[in-house]
Amino acid sequence: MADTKWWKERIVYQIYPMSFCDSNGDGIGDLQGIISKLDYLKKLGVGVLWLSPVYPSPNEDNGYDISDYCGIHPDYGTLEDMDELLRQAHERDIKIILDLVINHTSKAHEWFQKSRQRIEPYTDYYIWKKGKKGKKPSNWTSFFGEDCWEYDELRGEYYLHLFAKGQPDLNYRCPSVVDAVEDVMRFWLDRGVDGFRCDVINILWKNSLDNGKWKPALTGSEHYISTDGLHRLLHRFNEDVLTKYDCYTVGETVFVTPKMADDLVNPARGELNTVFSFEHMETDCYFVKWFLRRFSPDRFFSCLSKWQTSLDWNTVYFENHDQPRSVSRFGDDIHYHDESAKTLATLLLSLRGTAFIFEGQEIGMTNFDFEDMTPVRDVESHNIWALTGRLRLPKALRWRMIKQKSRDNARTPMQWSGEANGGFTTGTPWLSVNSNHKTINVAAQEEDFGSVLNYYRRLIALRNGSSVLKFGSYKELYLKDGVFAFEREYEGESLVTVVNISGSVRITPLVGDCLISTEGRARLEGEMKPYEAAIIRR
Ligand code: ISL
Ligand code: CA
Repeated sequence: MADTKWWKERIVYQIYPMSFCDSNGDGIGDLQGIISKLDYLKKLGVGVLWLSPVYPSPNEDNGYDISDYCGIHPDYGTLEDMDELLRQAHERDIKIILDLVINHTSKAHEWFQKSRQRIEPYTDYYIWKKGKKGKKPSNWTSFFGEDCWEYDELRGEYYLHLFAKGQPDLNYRCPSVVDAVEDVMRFWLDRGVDGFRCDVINILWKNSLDNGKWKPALTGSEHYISTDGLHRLLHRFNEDVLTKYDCYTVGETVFVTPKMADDLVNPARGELNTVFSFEHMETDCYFVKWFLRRFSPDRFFSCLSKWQTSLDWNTVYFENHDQPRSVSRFGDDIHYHDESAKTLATLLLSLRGTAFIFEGQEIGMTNFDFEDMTPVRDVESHNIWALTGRLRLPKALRWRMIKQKSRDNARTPMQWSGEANGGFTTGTPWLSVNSNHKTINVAAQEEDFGSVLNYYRRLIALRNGSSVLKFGSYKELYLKDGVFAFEREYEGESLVTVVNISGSVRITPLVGDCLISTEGRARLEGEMKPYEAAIIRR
């Protein structure tokens, strides 16, 4: 029997609101811009939109530093615009999920401002600590390459921030924080939102604040990743709030192992529906993303295959607002741009699990074309640039790190047309548009049957109409030298996906008639092109 949960059937499309579509010429994407593209998204065939944060924020970390959980940033519009987006999306049978960022708030949040002044009930809303003889309370380091204690003059104590300085961590040992966060969830669910993407959800509960074992990055993390306290908290959110609605949750879970993931998504435990794992995104680095390592297709495939077999239901994604563009990273955006974009699409959309597409992926948007730090806006990139400068790394290496891994690679504005600023804005975009918008854009691809965009549309239609691709079991058939083949099977019907991302010609390990082929073949046999994929029936 098909498992009919809507979030297992639908494809999710992530919108980074700042960069999607600007309706009023101020250079910043907004809710009316999203509304104006709903027909485009419907035609693409996606069934859920995930919006990165749209709440009021000083934007130190582009909205992941929230100063009011129950409002809309004026740059994006108003609560009425959000209501209209929900109505218009639902009319088209598209669900909307919001980013729930509850590990930390912005410093500008009223809760933090009152906590600094020890005004009740906010005094213990954050993780405050006295220093040790004039030194920081512990040796922990942050996700953004700094230490993570900041002294607050007014309160006379340090506060913990696992991300930027402007993102103080909330204290979940304080019962009123739990209540306040549950109210935030209810606020949006009552307004009609269909679920949440839960930011760094597996680090909410800190077991202790003691010194951690020194690590090249994230010293201290053994004290807060997937703790028992976290499981209790998530179960409580689920019981108190989530089970009362037909909603979907996907947890962003850093450093998660298959075992940890299973503990978070196992339906019997009642915590989250799904999680994002990171292992396949770490196949081109050592330990942290900045220690560059040559991308190996086989390592990537093995990792995907491992997760496919270790969890009953995964999420699959190759891009988001924190990651470089997949066509530049796992494909070849110079010699085989369209071929590698389509091949990666075929892989993504035929694996088992809820699939996520990031805005622009469907036209094969590439990494940014910046030549130095001047146009870079991301707080993480600037921190790393400064840190590697202090470490006296050679400038060329520092720039190579940024160029390959900066989060701004994914954040350049959506390329709607070949016109000025890619049709994203009539004003000055908040982040420069890639100059390749002249050739890589929606309008041009719309006209061309063989484009990446039209390939995505056919592939999504195929998946939306196929129980095998949606629900079928997974079995690895072949994995070698950049070639990967696996079988999906459902109620006696079987489909096989074969992909070659080796960058060289390869003999296909399996032959059959194509349901879809990046090369437009009717039958797959003999040689495969350097970037080629097909879904076949044997
Ligand atoms: O991109 C990363 C740093 O290289 C990741 O480690 C990232 O920081 C981590 O996945 C958490 O990301 C989420 O929370 C951050 C925010 O900056 C990211 O944009 C968000 O996706 C803090 O809220
Ligand atoms: Ca705008």
